[in-house]
Amino acid sequence: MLDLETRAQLVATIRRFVDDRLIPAEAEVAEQDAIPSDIIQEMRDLGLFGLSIPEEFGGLGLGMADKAALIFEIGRAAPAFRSIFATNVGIGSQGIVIDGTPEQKAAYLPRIASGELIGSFALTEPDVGSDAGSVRTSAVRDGAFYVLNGTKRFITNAPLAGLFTVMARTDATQKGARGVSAFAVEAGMPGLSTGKPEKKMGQQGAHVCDVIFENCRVPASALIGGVEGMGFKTAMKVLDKGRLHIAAACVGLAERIIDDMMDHAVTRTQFGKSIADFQMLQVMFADSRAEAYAARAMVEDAARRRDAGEDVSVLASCAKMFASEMVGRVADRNVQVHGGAGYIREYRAEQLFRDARLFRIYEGTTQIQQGIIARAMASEARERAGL
Ligand code: COS
Repeated sequence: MLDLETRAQLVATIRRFVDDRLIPAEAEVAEQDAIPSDIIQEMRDLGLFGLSIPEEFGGLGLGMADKAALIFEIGRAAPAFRSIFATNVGIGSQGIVIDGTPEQKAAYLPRIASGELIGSFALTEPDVGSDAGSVRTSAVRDGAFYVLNGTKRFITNAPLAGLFTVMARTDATQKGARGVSAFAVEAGMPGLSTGKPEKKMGQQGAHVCDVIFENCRVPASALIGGVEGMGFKTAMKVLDKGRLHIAAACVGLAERIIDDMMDHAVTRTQFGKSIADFQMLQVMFADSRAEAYAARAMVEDAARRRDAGEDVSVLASCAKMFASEMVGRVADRNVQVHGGAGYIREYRAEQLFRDARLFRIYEGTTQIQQGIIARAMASEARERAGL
């Protein structure tokens, strides 16, 4: 864990980077649908690609609370900027960090930490979204290899990825989660191809596409952890961490949007006075502030508990659900406070409104988080009742 002074310095460095480099480049990134290479290099130099990779592999090895403190800051910029390194920090590396063999860690983590290799997480399929246990992509053992067949869909950073964490079914007789294994598959393997980047509602500059496996032979050593049937659990552990990360990003974006909203409100005059003084708008300001504060407190609490070794799977779902819904409300109010200007591209309100929409969907929809939370509540209640 970082000492408080080092954490404060890192937070201040990232805040400067966001204010000086990222926010001013937002319009260009949205327009070009690409993040300039000099900005990506500065992110590498800041160590952003390796925030959560252990120090022995060249990362910063941050715990969840430290990482959340930095993601609150990065989250203030348009989400596409975070997306470029977020898979390396989160879902594209943590399968190997949590469950990888020593050889897999040594082979990939140093290059993931430096940002030389982009890691990507391939779980979703055309017919497998929320029901992640019914993965259809198959991995059939053939001597010293597995042969992969199937299609993965909407895979973040796939066009750039050098390494995929792929969930595939190794046991066709097991229809559910137990038949799924995780593989570390390098891009460029014969039989692995990527589709055309999708046109999206928002987050221009971040790219998603299909990943297609056609008789793709990967060495048996690519099986994460070297044990079959553990892939779904690996994916769930990765998502527990990922959901807190997303919640932190939502808090950062909400705080930024609130600043934008207030900057506009205090400078805009109607009916002879600042619109910041109209009571109906004050309700929106105050609700936004209180809700963002609540989400920040949830993320900080869950992150601290995770660092202390608690199982925070349910808390991560609570934080992800609340924070992603919260930023949606805040982004919507910001459009409203901006009035007509809120609907015009030149002002950032409409872009951030579109960008924020994804948070309620990826890494588990709000409804999936609600299911996880409610299921745990019922199981606790049954235990109390001795049922
Ligand atoms: N950590 C470790 N293990 C976990 C776990 C977690 N957070 N959650 C579940 N497991 C284990 C269970 O304990 C169970 O183990 P056993 O078979 O040994 O009993 C196994 O995994 C299967 O769990 P479960 O029965 O809960 O699986 P379900 O098929 O019911 O799926 C949900 C549960 C819906 C929660 C899961 O499929 C999910 O998270 N879906 C959303 C997927 C998602 O986020 N997709 C976004 C794409 S990735 S960007």
